[in-house]
Amino acid sequence: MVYRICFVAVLGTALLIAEDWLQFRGPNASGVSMNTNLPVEFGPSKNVEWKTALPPGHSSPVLVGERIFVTAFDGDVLQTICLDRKTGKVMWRRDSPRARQQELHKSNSPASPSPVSDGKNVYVFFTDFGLISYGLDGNERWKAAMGPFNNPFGMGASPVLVGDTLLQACDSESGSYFIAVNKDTGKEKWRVERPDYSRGFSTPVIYRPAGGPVQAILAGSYQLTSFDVETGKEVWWYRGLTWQLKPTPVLGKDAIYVLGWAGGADTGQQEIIPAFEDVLKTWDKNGDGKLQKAEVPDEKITKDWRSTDLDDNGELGDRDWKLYRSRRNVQNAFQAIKLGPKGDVSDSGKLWSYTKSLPNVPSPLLYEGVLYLMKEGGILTTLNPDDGAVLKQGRMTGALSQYFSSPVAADGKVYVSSEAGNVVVLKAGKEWEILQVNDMDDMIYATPAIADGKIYLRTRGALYCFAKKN
Ligand SMILES: [Ca+2]
Ligand SMILES: [Ca+2]
Repeated sequence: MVYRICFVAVLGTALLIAEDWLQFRGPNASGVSMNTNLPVEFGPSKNVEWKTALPPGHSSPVLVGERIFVTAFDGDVLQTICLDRKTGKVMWRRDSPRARQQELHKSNSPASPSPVSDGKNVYVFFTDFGLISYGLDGNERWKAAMGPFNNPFGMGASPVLVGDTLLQACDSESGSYFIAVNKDTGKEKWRVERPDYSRGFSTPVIYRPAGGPVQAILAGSYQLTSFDVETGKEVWWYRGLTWQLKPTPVLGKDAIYVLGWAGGADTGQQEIIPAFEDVLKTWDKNGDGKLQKAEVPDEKITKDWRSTDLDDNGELGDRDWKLYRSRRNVQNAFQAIKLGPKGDVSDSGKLWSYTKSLPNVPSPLLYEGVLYLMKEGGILTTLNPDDGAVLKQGRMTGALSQYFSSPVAADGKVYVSSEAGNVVVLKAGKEWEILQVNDMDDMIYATPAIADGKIYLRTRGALYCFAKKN
């Protein structure tokens, strides 16, 4: 009997130690951890628990029990790598064939989407292959070839899990879809075609309304849509997003906060573009009902042809033009959309919007009643989630570079990581202040993971585990 009590006590401790961070940005992609006692000062030779060299990839580490998972690429091979959480030692690597080498934006990577786990298995998605599931010990459970994807920037959305369902958003210039597969078989549960969406990079967030179906909210070009996870049916939607959604929204208690920025869609730049049939009347010289590049006198279009000829067939058709009109008519914004709706809430759903100093890639953060926006160049803005009022705006002095990694928070602190390799530690709050600028001496694209009083940070060449040394 005594033995049994001791055993339970030990098990309890073990469970506390093995706190997980199971997907991109941790719990529901929020970037928020309840952890305490995190280090403020760290770097290649400060507060390092361990460091392990890794092949390149921008995916974030996910923490599952005693293991860590990341994806990477090494030439023609896409890799899933499992590390020991205590020591950083590589436990196994699994190669999968790189079926193709798709176009990428220079800031993207063939291994950008982060793995996801339910604690029993791990799931990865590669632009150049599709979905694969492994057991924690590295046995391949199933794989589902997908693509190729017509996305000139490459893919960015990470897979997410809800119950038995694995979700993957695949928005690109043409052939966009959102897919749900059974997590144990890889078999399709449902698939929603999204012809009205172009390139997108946002990871879905899970919404569990009281008394309603569990939903996956997906931010895509021009529209935020909430899907019933079981059926794929659209439960509600909100028109009025910009055309390239890179950040992942964050959920608050009564609202979802959605950020979108794209070139040419800043405040005051919206234009009303004529309908296709009217443009054809003057521009379609050969009368074939399409616009060849030579027929288009507008340099705005010909200069950025790939963003308008979405299906990449060398001419502009009806769909290309329809989405071009949408693109020229939208405004970049950070918006608060009311939760709990049904149907079309385009006119009624917006609580507030903010249109200045908007980040391009980093996702917004909601932490202890304050919203954070981390913009390229090193400008941080905090906002009041209730009304969108700016609380404070300032520069990341000592870390004025590009930002691709998303901010994360714990222990009363916010951590932001610049491309040039600085991790700025902020005292959280509406009157945030810089506590420390750490220099990793390597570039950073991945979003860190936080658990057990430790920070797991991936740089271009390595995965670090940092912890306070007593
Ligand atoms: Ca023509
Ligand atoms: Ca076309």
